Parts: sequence; C-alpha cells; structure tokens
Amino acid sequence: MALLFLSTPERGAVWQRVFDAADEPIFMGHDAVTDARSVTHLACWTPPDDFARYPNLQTVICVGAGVDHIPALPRGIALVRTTVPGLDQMVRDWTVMATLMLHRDMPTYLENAQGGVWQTRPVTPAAKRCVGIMGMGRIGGLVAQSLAAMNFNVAGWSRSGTPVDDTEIFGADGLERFLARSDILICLLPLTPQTRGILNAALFNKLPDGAALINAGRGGHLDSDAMIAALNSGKLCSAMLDVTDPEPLPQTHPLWRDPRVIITPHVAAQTDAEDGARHALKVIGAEREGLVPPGFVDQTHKGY
Ligand code: NDP
Ligand code: OXD
Repeated sequence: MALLFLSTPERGAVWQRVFDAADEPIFMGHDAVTDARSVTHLACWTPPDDFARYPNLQTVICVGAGVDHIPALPRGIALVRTTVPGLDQMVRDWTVMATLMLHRDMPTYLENAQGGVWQTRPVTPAAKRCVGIMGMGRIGGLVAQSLAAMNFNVAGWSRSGTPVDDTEIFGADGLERFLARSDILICLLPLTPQTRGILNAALFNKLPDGAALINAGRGGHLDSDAMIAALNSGKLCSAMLDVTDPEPLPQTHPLWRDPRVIITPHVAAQTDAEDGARHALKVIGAEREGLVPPGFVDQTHKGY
C-alpha cells in the first residue's frame, strides 16, 4: 500500500517528510514508482488518464478544495477532496480583496501609475454599490457576510434560492432581476454542465452598463472572448480572475496585457502542504478502519 504524489517538488519534499515520520510509503512522481501494484492512493490536482497503469488504485486524493475539474473516475476508485481548516476563508479573503480593488477602480489607477498619471476618479460609497454573488454555498455565504459588514449592498443567486441570513437571495428564476442590480458580479459557482460557460455575452448584457466581474470559481465558467467584447463595448469596465481556461494561462494570451483585467494564478486558496499531507494520512487511516474518509466525494452527485 503506497501513495503516489504528483505535484511540485517543493510540496513533495513536505509530503515526503510527513509520510516518512508516519512510516507510510510514498512515491514522488511516476518515475519513482518501483512497483505499480503497490500504488493504492494517488494525490494530485488533476489525475492522469492512464489509470490502468496502477491496477490496485483505490483512492484519488485531490490536493485542492474543489473537485469540479476532475473527470469521472473509473468505477471502484474513490474520490476525496482536501478539507483543511481555513481554505474557504482564504477564498473569501481573495474575493473581498478583488471586490475592493474593482470597487475602488484599482485597474485604472494601476495603469495610470505606469505612466505617472495623477488623475482622480469619483469615489462611490460601498452602500451605493450593489454586489451580486453567484453561488451561495460555503464560500459565497462567507463573502456575503464580509461584504455586508463593509456596507455593500449584497445579494446572492443560487439554484435553490435557499435563504441566507441577512442577504437578499434570488433563486434560479430570479437570475435576470439579480443581474440587473449587480454592479459587481462575483462567480463562486461549482463547474457543472449547467454552469459551464455561464459568464457569457447574454449574461453580460443583463448587467448594468459598466459593471465589474470577478471569477474565483473555475475558468470554464467564463467565455473570455465575450468578456473582452463586453469590456470593449463598455458593458463591463473591469474584471479580476483567479481562474482561467486553460491553466496556466499561456504567456502570450492577450488577457495578460489587458489593463482592465487583473489575473492571479489560481491562488485564492492554497492548501498548506503539511496540512494536505496530514489530511492524506487521515484518509488512509480512515479507509484502513473501514470508515468513510474525510473529504469523501459522492461521485454520483458530483454532476449536480
Ligand atoms: P458549495 O458546494 O458550498 O456551494 C455551491 C453553490 O453554488 C450553492 O449555493 C449552489 O446552490 C450553487 N449552485 C450549484 N449549481 C448551481 C446552478 N446550476 N445554478 C445556480 N446555483 C448553483 O461550494 P463552495 O462555496 O465550497 O465552492 C464554490 C466553488 O468555488 C467550488 O466549486 C470551486 O469551483 C471554487 N473554488 C475556487 C477556489 C480557488 O482557489 N479559486 C478554491 C476553492 C473553491 P444550491 O445550494 O441551491 O444547490
Ligand atoms: C480549488 C483549490 O479548489 O485551489 O480551486 O483548492
């Protein structure tokens, strides 16, 4: 029984130390595997296509919090996501930062600063700024709370429209009304067949003119050509993206050079390597005892 770790060497060194201390076998990368039949666990962000290579694989442990990007696994292989404390709060912090940056016109000020241009713009009070959050789950709820505490006028949209304390919630049939009031639109949805490409031209056209866009969900939510067209027409004024399609975004991609768009390389949340390794040990331990491992994903419901 061994775990195969597929990620960066820096994170791998931490996993190696934690696994050695627990006396659990671990292989660093495919080339280090001495006996493919001993590999029972795979820790990675995206699993390889070739599962047949490891005939006794039982569990794929996604080193991230979200598993939206992981395709259906072959029958009999369990999927586990990494659940460590603080990850949802990290995404909240990034999203609040992005909201403040767009609310306070930072893309324009950063561009002006490049040319030494001192030019003020009118400041809109938070109470006069309507923020709309698509996806009111664990993370959306935290973001709504924080932004409301800063006086923003916050509303949320979710499939079920489940009420959330102190936040105006729109359900599936309220999307148009929700968009019409959203000066800053935040996407914190999971990527599913229903939500893929949801940030598209038709949706942008329902926003107020000059709206701002934030995507911390998945790159597959956004039609980036439609976003550029909306920025060019003035429908959108700026955007901040933590996720892109593909990732990494190629160095030559025009979005990197668009001053209206700020991109971070999928860092809204980052699992601490030591916490991630300890979570993997808990998964292995729980499975040995015949228990449901922490972070277990019911793959029959993963498609939402
Ligand atoms: P949750 O599962 O807790 O919440 C998902 C929310 O989305 C729920 O409100 C759900 O509504 C809503 N939703 C799902 N499908 C639809 C739909 N078709 N139409 C409308 N609403 C829908 O997820 P989390 O808050 O934990 O995470 C959200 C996403 O954030 C993750 O899936 C991942 O993509 C992303 N993420 C990004 C990170 C980063 O570093 N950038 C890190 C971690 C996560 P309902 O409850 O009504 O079903
Ligand atoms: C994610 C992560 O799920 O970074 O996006 O953990």
